[in-house]
Amino acid sequence: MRRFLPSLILLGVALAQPKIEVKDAWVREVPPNSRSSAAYMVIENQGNEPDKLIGAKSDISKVAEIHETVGGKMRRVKYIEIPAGKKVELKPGGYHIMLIDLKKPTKEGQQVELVLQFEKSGQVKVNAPLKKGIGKMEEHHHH
Ligand SMILES: [Cu+2]
Repeated sequence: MRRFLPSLILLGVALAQPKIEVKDAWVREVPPNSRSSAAYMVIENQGNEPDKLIGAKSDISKVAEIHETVGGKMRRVKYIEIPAGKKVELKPGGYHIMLIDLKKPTKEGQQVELVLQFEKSGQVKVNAPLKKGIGKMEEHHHH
């Protein structure tokens, strides 16, 4: 089995495939009585094939849906296309992952475990810190 490995690796490099990197993920801290929150991040595809974000899960909510805000209104979308060699930003006022039916209160500084489901790349796990959101989105604090 072992001697087949190098050739398998070479084959993998030669094939067209997406390569997904998730950066700057965060989840919005919401008041204790809120039922939902949202997760944001930058999804980069460093590969040479497009991929699609088709689903998500979080450890703080019963449901996680892929949403898009258009004209101030949110709607659910089936997927977000991540083109080859491109970045797609999930941010307030645009794409986001809606965390519905929160199982516990959100507290700034805590980590949320997200599992992102991609069509070709499979599951990608991300730890996203809870942050006080919006209004001051441009202020990125690095801890
Ligand atoms: Cu939403």
